[in-house]
Amino acid sequence: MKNILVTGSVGQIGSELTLELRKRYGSDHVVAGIRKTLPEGELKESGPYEVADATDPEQITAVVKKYKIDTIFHLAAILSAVAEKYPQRGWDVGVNGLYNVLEIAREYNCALFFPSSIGAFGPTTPRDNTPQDTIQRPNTMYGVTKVTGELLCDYYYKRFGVDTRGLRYPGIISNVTLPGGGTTDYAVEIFYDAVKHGKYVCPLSKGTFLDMMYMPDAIEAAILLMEADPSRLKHRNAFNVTAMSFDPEILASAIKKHLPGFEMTYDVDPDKQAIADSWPNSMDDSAAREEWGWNPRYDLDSMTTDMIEKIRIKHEKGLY
Ligand code: AKB
Repeated sequence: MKNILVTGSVGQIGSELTLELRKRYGSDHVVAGIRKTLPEGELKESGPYEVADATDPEQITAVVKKYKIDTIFHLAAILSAVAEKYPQRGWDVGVNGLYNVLEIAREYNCALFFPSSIGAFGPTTPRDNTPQDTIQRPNTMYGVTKVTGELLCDYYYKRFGVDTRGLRYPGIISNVTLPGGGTTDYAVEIFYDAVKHGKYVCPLSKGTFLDMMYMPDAIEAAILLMEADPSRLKHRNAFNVTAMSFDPEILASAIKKHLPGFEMTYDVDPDKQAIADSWPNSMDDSAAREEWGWNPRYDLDSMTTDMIEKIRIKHEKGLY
């Protein structure tokens, strides 16, 4: 990886991944791809940025040529709850956007990272310890786009030799950029409300187990996979990766260890609950561990300690 483009660089994962890539590969070598404007801040000040909307192949091609890009982290996406509300837009960004980027990767010989998700599974998938290779019949547009994306990436590798690699991310928890429109967003929002108000109204019901991961691990996973020795990769795309699995009660108990007065009530959002109910409780990520050394640093307790500490600082500074 010498010259890197990150599409969706202002999103939840993209904003932190871009900064980390700049630290490791040099600021001038990592281009932040944006859809329209980039707000003031570190992302704007620390390196190049360009308008690179995945649904506009000419924009992406221009950036790839200008910066001699050899690796694309394609993070532009619409998360599950929003894609369910606007399925046509979900398909356009999720599938047409990826197709454009794959074609450009083929033509300009770029490696490509594609984030799939636990959303690529569906109600007929085994729910516990979900295997790497198993039934994938998702019933959401987000899931349909993720399965399609996994297949397209496999196809471009086999048919054209494009170096495609990818992960099935669980819910990602971060103290920097808020997620937008996902089903697992509650696991981030809860920390902000717990610190500020001492209480939280949860949109998913008790007993809804989902895989999760702290952002530093999510970023490390993407970089580690892209740097992995290709001869060790049997799967290449769509590796299950997880770091923890919990339901809202377990998360609330972990938070109470730091904020004993914290209270959680429920007001279940039926749309989000239906999506969460179609996803696994916990995935088996042994293929990722074996093929490229995946090994997360954060578990529930260490993630919770760090989240509370960082969000307290944000709150004390009046940043939210
Ligand atoms: C979402 O909830 O849509 C995402 C995901 C699990 O892919 N966080």
